[in-house]
Amino acid sequence: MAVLPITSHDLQSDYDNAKFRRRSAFKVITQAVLTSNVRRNCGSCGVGKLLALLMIAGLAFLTVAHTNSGISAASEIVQHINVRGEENVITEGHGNAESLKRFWRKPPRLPPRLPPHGKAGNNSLAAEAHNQQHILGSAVRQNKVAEAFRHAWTGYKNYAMGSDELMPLSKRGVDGLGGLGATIVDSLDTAMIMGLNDIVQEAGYWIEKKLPERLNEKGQVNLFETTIRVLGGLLSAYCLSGGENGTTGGWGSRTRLDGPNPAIYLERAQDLADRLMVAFTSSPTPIPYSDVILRERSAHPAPDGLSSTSEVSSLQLEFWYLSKLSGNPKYGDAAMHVLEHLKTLPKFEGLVPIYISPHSGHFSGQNIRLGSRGDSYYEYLVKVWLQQRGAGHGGSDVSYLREMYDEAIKGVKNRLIQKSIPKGLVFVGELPSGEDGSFYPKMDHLVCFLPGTLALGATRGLTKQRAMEEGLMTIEDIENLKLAEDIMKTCYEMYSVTTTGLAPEIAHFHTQEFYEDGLQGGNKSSEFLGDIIIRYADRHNLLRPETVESLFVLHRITQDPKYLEWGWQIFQAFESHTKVDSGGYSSLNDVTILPPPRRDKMETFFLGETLKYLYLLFGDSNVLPLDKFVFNTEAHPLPIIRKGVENDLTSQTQAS
Ligand code: DMJ
Repeated sequence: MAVLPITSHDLQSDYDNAKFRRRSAFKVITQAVLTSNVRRNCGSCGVGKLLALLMIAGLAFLTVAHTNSGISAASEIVQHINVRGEENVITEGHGNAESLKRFWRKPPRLPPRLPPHGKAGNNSLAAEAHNQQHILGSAVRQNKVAEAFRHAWTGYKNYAMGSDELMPLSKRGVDGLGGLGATIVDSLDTAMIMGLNDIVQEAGYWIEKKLPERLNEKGQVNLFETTIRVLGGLLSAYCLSGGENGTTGGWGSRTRLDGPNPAIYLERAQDLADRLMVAFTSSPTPIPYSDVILRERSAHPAPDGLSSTSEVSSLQLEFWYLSKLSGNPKYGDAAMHVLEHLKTLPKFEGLVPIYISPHSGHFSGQNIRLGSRGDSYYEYLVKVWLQQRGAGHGGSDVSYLREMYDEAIKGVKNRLIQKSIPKGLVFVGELPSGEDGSFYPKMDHLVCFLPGTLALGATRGLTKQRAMEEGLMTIEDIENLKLAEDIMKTCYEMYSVTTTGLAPEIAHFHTQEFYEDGLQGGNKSSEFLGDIIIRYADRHNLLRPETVESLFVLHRITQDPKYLEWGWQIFQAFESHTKVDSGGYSSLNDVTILPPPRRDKMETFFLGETLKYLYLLFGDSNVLPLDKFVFNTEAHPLPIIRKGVENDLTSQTQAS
């Protein structure tokens, strides 16, 4: 791997000039004496004697300087305090004392340190005030998001407790995900992160008392949806409530968490996974069937016989972590076998079709995209690699996942990235007819997971600054981070271009080959109205998380404050247009008109992902640091396990 040399320009970054500051003559002499050969060669005279001589010379100088220039020591101290640690300048005087002073004068003062991007005032007090304001502003924003979460939960609790999802307009519940109380399990770790203990208790006790009978009695569930939302939610709740190491402090929690004993979450997770395992064991290939009947412990393929590529490749974080916790390798082995099998299949520049057959074990059809049915294949390649690369303890080598990821991203750059006209938004298109077919400029909102994944892959969850300092970023990583920022902007503009400030489910982009007139987002002040095309059928918004997920990751990694502002605007648009007075939030049928017609559904991922990522975006980066935790594709954080430090999460925090 080519590792870029770090140049002084890189290190200088935006504001840290401390290491380039010149030293005073006094410092030069004393440091030379204390650190160089002079000291070693002068063993007989001794450092003490030399320092005493220097002190006498210094005192003589101060006396002369004080008498002739009239600068009082007191005023010098005041001046020193006023500049708060910045280099000081002695007022000009006359005569011999002046020459002496010139000789001893400290170097000219460098510009004061600015906070990143020079956004604050022009001195350190102003910078500090700005920081305080920022911290305050972030706390206010986090509170608003937590209030929104409570509003969503209250609607669900009042009208749909125990159902999978809330229908907020008709004020009732619906079991769209097999009847395991999906909103409860999906929401629990968000409530933990927000420190909403009453909700933690309500959700926790439902899982303790009611989930077992649901697992015994309920029928058909989708393997992927149940794994990412329910299994992932239970495992994350186990970890965050201190199940692994008896403390909640390891991930940055500030509050004590109530609810059942964490062991309950693990028990439920294992019961569920034991039932889901049949999807792997009854398939004739390593590719699992898509549907499971929980009470019968039987599995079958989807009606068309196919599984989605993203679905079979987005189970590994959860099953592998369960193996670590339970000590039973069967879960991780079955899930990892899928990826080992996918490694052997032919691909097109690392890109894969969106369907796969559990009967043949081969991809089906030509359709290549990073939207629905393709998305989290690419996400899990890098996340599973991050999760397992340092695990040791007989764990197999997962470097093949990083290689598959790197190849796939090269394929994305070669074949799927284009710029819109006239304004040049960088977007990710599709190849509906595979490698020989033509490029189609359609981008699902789902693709907006990609900026976050690219950034994570580029720095391994560290801040960009630290990854650069540690020489971890290759030229490709730097390119990928830049691409992440470009696509992030496009995802943000998909919100900004509409009348409501909320993105449509799907956007098309104006290119040389493609244009459809009269299908604009409606926000007359957006400069991208001509670039983004929104067809009537694509104008709905399901409260999806992908854009705010990537804003969270990019803000953690680049520390660019614009991502906070973009996230805040999106949150406010959700508040204005999707909040239902009687409780909960609703999806929308059309984001381009006011008031937007509503769709009677609050998806579980609004609580599990969207509000969680917004809350974390505005918060402290030591909470769930990205080099210590990996978020599954439903935003449930799971710890990255490293050899020898599995139970020592508390000792590690992300450097800012
Ligand atoms: C979630 O269930 C997951 O993020 C999944 O990977 C994609 N779709 C939804 C959210 O949009």
